[in-house]
Amino acid sequence: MPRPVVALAGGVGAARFLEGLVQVVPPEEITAIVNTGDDRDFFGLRVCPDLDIVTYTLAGIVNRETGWGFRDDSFHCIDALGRLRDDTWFALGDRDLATHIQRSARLREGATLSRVTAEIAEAFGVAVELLPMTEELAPTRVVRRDGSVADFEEYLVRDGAPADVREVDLSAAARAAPAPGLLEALEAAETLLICPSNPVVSIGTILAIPGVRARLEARRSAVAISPIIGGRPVKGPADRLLPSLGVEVSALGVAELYRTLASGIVIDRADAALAPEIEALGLAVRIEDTLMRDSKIAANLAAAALALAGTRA
Ligand code: FO1
Repeated sequence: MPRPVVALAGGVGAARFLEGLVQVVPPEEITAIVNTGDDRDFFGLRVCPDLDIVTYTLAGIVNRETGWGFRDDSFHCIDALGRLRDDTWFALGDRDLATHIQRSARLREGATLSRVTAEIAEAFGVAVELLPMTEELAPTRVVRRDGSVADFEEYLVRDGAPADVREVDLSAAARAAPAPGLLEALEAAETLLICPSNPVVSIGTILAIPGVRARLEARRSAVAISPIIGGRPVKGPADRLLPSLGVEVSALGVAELYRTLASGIVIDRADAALAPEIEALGLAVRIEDTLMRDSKIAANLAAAALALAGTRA
């Protein structure tokens, strides 16, 4: 059964927003369509960072300092592995590894990523439906000015997210089939939300999946929350990736990217002066505290987004 509230989601920003959303909408009424462009195999294990970040956050066990991984995890396994090989730059914690082992085992048994994701969410007590954008591996690649190409996690973590990005290559997502039920979920949703995630490598990836952008543009009713505050991303490399699309790093730049699919956008108080220009693009604007320092602020933000959508009391 399609759920009434559908949110497009990336990693940490989306997870914090969803933590707020479940306080104002029953989790059983929410589907989060999650970016899997960051997914990658490490040592034969399938790691899905954004699915894990959202799962762990909603389960209340995420490391709140980093926003990813388990709280109080240890790193004995990856440290030991570092003695055997020299590509252990991705910090997979000992408890976190259990998730990747289980996911990989189930995929090898023939289960789909959607199925495994649902099983893991259930095991963690997460009632929000988490839908990977596709069942296929559809890696986002970052092309640097020197012509070198890296997977997203290689660019972000291994190479430290340098600013010399020439292009973000979403062609794998553009070739991937949407996960079963995804397009139907977008069509049936009463409320469509775009979480405060990176517009290029989180939301842009989901929009690149065939049929997704068209479904959202046909309705043009989504409400977005700007992930940019005062000209800077709250977290992550959006300031180094938006310029590659010729987009200004500001709430106005985000609004321009979403203008054909959104009817409204929530921006931070720090960006209030941009409201008239955003409204001139045809978007309704709501000004709120968008830095989600705690779950109460996140709940207020979610309530504001729903009010702007105007679809729920
Ligand atoms: N981010 C880092 O900056 N360094 C890491 O070593 C790292 C490990 C990691 C392990 C599991 C996981 O689910 C996420 C992890 N992340 C790490 C976060 C992740 O790479 C990014 O925040 C997301 O891909 C962006 O949405």
